Amino acid sequence: MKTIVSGIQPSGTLTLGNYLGAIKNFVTMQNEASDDDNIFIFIADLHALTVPQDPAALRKNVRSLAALYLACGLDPNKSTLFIQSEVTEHAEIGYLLQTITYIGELERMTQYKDKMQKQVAGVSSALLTYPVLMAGDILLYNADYVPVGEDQRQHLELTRNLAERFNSRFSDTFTVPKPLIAKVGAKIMSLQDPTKKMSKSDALEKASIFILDQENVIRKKIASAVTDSDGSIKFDPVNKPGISNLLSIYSCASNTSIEELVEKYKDSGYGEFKKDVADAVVNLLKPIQEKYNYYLNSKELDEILDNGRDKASYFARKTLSKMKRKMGIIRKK
Ligand code: AQP
Repeated sequence: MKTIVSGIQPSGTLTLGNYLGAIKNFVTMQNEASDDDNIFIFIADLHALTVPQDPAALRKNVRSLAALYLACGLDPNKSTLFIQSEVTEHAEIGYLLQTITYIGELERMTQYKDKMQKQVAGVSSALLTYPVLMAGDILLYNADYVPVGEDQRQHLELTRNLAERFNSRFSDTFTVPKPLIAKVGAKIMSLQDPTKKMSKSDALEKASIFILDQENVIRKKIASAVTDSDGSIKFDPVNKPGISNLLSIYSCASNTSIEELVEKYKDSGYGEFKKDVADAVVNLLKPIQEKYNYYLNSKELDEILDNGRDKASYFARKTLSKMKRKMGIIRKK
C-alpha cells in the first residue's frame, strides 16, 4: 500500500507545463495504482493566496481546476479530489510545522527569491512560509510519493527535512516522502524566453500555452516561439533552449522519444517542425477541452468535491491529533 499526494494552485488558467509536468503523471500513477493505494490530489487555494488574488476570479479558478482535473482523467473513484482550504487541518499543520522551521531555510528557496523579484512592493509573509504549508499538505497524509515538476524539488527536500526533524524531536510520526519527477516534461520552458519555466502567471500571454487555449491561438503561439538561427533540430538545452523545449513538448504530447523525433526531423526546417509540434499539442488538448466543458457545468462536480473533502478530512484529523499529542498541545492525555 502506498500514499500519493500532490496539488496545483488555482492561480490562473493551467498551462501545458502544469499538465505535462504534473497532471499527466497524476493520471498515470492513478491508473497504475492498486486498490489499497491512497491518492490525494487537491486544489491548492491557500497557496494561491500568497500573491494578491481577485476573490471572484479565485473562486472561478478553483472550480475550473476541479473540472480540469476530471477532464484530464482523474477519477474520483480512484483519487480523492478536494479543495485544500476545506480541510482546515492544512492551515493548522502549516503553523505547527513553522515552529520547527528555520527562517534561513525558507529564505534560501529559489521560488521565493524569483517571486520576490517579480513583486517589488507588498510581498506577503506567506510567500516566505508557503513551502512549510506545502510540507504540511504532504505530511498530513503520510505520503510516500509526491509527483511534481522539477521546480518543486527544493520544496520537497524541505518537506523531507521537516519530517525527519519532527520525528527525531518528538518520536516517529511522519513518513518521509520521496519526490517523483518525470524524465521528460518535468520543466517545460517559456515559449518566449526558453531559459525560464512556463508559468500560469507569466505577464506575457504568448509565453505560455494554456490548456484551454483555442486551436488557432496554440498554433500562433508555437509558430512564434523563440528558436535560434542555427537551423538544425537537435536536443541541446544549453545552446538550443528553444528547439529543445519544443522537442520536449512534442515528445510528451505524442508519446514519442526525443531521439526518434530528432531522427525524423534531421532534414527538416523549423517551419515544418513547429507545425507538427502544434498538431501534436492540439490533438492532446482537444479532448481535454471538450470534457472540461462538460464537467464545469455538471452537478457531479460539487458532489465529488464534497466527498473528497470528507475523505481527506478523516485522514488529516487523525495525523494532526497525533502530531499535537506529541507536541504537548492536548489537554487530556
Ligand atoms: N513549466 C513547468 N513545467 C513542468 N511542470 C511545471 N509545473 C509548473 N510549471 C511547470 C508543475 O505544476 C505543478 C503545479 O504547480 P503550481 O501551480 O502549484 O505552482 P507553480 O510551480 O508555481 O506553477 P506555475 O504555473 O508557475 O504557477 P504560478 O505562475 O502561479 O507560480 C507542480 O508540480 C509544478 O512542479
